[in-house]
Amino acid sequence: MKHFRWMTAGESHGPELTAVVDGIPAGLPLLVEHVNDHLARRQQGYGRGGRMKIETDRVRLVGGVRGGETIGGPLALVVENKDFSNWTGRMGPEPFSEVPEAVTRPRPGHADLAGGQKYNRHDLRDILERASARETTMRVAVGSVARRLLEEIGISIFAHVTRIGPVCAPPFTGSHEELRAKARASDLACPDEDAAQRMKDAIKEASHAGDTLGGHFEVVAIGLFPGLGSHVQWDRKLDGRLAQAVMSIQAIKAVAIGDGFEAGSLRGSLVHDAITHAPATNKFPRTSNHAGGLEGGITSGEPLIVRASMKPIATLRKALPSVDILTKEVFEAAHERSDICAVAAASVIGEAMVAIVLADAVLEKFGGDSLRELQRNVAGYKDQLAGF
Ligand code: EPS
Repeated sequence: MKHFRWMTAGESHGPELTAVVDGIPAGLPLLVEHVNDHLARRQQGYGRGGRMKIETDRVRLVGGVRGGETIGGPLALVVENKDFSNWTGRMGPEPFSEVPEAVTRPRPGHADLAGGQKYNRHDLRDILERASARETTMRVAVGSVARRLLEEIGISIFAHVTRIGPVCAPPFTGSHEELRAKARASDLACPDEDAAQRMKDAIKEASHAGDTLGGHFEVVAIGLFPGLGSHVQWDRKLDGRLAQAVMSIQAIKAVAIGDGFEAGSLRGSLVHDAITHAPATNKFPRTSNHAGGLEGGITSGEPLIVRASMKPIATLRKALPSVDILTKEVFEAAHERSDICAVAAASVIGEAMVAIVLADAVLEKFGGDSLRELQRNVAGYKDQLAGF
């Protein structure tokens, strides 16, 4: 049973994108700026294509918010697609006066072919419009609501890019505050300026070669306490819930918690985090955080570290061979505009998905029809931990 329930609707070049969010307690301060800030961050990033020059994503809150606060009912959020005005004869809901030219040439790496076969659509636009990462606009909008809720109980989330194609950023050694500020200031969300410059050069080179690049990002959540998620049942384990949420982001091919894949190549003494005790707070800090803040599917109170790998954008100027679904002719997929690299944008979407999963786990554990009730329940639990 989900406690933070949400869904999105809308096509990439349709009139609007929509989301409905259910389960938000009443009394949560929520302004359009809280959402628009993150929508704008998602649109930035070195290596984005022409579409981002057309769109300036701004949310309209059309349900569930009154006078700057949630009122307990479902939230309805809408973002306009400005590009729709260029697609009216081809994308509107009304019957077409003139049937638009069908997309019959599936692009390798996209949902085009498998989706067309599954839904029996011979104009592959019916598939690509919904599979498009344009949908992630609404994930970020919904994630902004989740973030607001988490902020009210002291939990915050940020992300940084650790790799673009062949270029890896060195491990960051400063504080979380520095990491967040430096990542925010970078148009690749990379805190290391030298690495960011080399990443840009790699993106430029890929672009000149008609190619694209992927990369890695890391989402960090701080201000957590032990006890979100549970060890008792497979679908209540927070690591599994996070992995599903982040893996569902378009183009993500791997998700790891903490040391992830590396943990499998080391001895146990190098992978597990020794437990200490701080008498003043009765907390049990760790000497390291290889586990990424989760043990047994439960938060440990250490920072949560979720890492993801994004494949290179599948729309290539230097296209791979494919087959026309009607004529069965082999061709090299025609290229339209596309992004060269969208890892920085994906890191903002990763933040949103992690925020949504954490907000769900918070509501599951603490309930509360009003923000005040939720905060009281959290404070009571923290008292219990202090006396543990
Ligand atoms: C996308 C293709 C491009 C991207 C788009 C995702 O759009 P278009 O086909 O309109 O040029 O810009 O991303 C967004 C629109 C966005 O908001 O991030 C795709 O095929 O997935």
